[in-house]
Amino acid sequence: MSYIKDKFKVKADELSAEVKELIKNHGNTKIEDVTLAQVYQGMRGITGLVTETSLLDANEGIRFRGYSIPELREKLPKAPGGKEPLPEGLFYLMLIGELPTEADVQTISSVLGRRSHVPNHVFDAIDALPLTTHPMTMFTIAIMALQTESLFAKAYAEGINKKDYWSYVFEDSLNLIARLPRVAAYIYRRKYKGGQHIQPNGELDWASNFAHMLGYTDDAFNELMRLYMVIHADHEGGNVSAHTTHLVGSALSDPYLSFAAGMTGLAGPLHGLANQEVIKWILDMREELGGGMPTKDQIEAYVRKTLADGKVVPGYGHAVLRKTDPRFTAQMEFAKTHLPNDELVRIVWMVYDTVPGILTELGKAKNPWPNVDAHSGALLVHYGLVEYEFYTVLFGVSRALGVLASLCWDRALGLSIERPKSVTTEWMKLFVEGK
Ligand code: FAM
Repeated sequence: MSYIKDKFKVKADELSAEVKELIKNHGNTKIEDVTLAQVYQGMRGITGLVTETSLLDANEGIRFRGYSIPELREKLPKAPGGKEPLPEGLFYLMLIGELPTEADVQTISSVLGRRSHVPNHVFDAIDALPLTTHPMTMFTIAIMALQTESLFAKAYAEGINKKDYWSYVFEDSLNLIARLPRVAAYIYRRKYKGGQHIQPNGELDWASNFAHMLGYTDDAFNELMRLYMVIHADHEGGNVSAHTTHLVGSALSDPYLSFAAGMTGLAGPLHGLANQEVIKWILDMREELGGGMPTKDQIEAYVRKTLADGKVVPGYGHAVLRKTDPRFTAQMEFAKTHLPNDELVRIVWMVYDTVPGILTELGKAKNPWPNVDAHSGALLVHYGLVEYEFYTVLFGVSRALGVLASLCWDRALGLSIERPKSVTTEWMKLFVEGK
């Protein structure tokens, strides 16, 4: 791993020099105007962050270091006999900015396997919570309990030079990514499988080991887990979980504190929790319609009822995207290959044929198309992972790859504490009156 860390440092020094030049020669260049509405409405479209790991185009979707999801599925190394990209390879790409070799991916896989030890007090913290506790709450508390292991926090307390911050954040990030599947699987097995825990298998890649510890050994499920961990890993820097991790990290909170903060955001129904909301909405619809396959008209009526009740249609819309999310498309392709006749999958596809037209007709949602969450639950249910309250924990394990790679870059570039200006409505009123 040290050669990868060295490579990262070389890249970071190069980019750091470029950033210094950019600020020196163009620091006063205006990027864009900001309107009053944007300040009140979630800073939509305001360019206020730099995130190296990925970039989101409204019409094209996400690119990770310039590579689209189809290109990642083609170019990233795969497991022996596998067709889906290994998430370890995506982590390398986001961190280094170059496609990894098979050897690079194997190095990361084995390092993550070796660093996956979780201290018992973390399991004790999870066990102290009522079984009714939401899995995302358990997950976030477990990450906070892991904070005792932060090398950055220890080093900072002993006094380190700011030019070395990145090195400890790098180690913490790798250790945390290595530990998350173990923690997540422990939560799953405690809450849903009577506490019958499954020990990690160091022979497996990161995603397959996660599937193994959850209790799923189907080869196709391993492939789904690899794809799932790749497509949920990053979505540029402005989404709630990425931005929160970045923001908290900017105060030099260590990666454990920063990522835990990001996960409290991912637990929001309008963000990561949507993946559980989608499958719940589909199952409720199917139950209300008497079970079995609904007709297109029945789905349309149910969608309209959802909207008339003042609720959102989960899995549809996006703050930036203005087309079908390529992460949805990748899941649809997986389903067409592995489970084309699955009833829930076919309902997802019928919903896809229905919702955009209705949202377009109503004219409120700027993006009527499906996002990543519209498909994910149906795939997981097919392989037996039916406990949809757990789905956002899967999302969180994956998102760690992107937001922690970004955190390494934040500290390597020496980015300062984030502190935008806020004003009052009184100030706004005076401003618009020209006073
Ligand atoms: N169903 C019903 N109404 C919707 C909608 C949907 N799927 N998407 C947007 N709208 C509404 C939105 O609530 C807003 O209404 P109000 O003016 O009454 O507040 C209006 O359309 C304009 O919203 P927008 O500008 O098009 O979207 P936003 O940028 O404000 O919000 C989302 C983006 C994702 C929060 C929104 O599309 C939504 O709530 N979708 C459903 C929840 C969901 O699927 N979230 C997961 C997003 C995913 F990318 C992720 O983060 N995992």
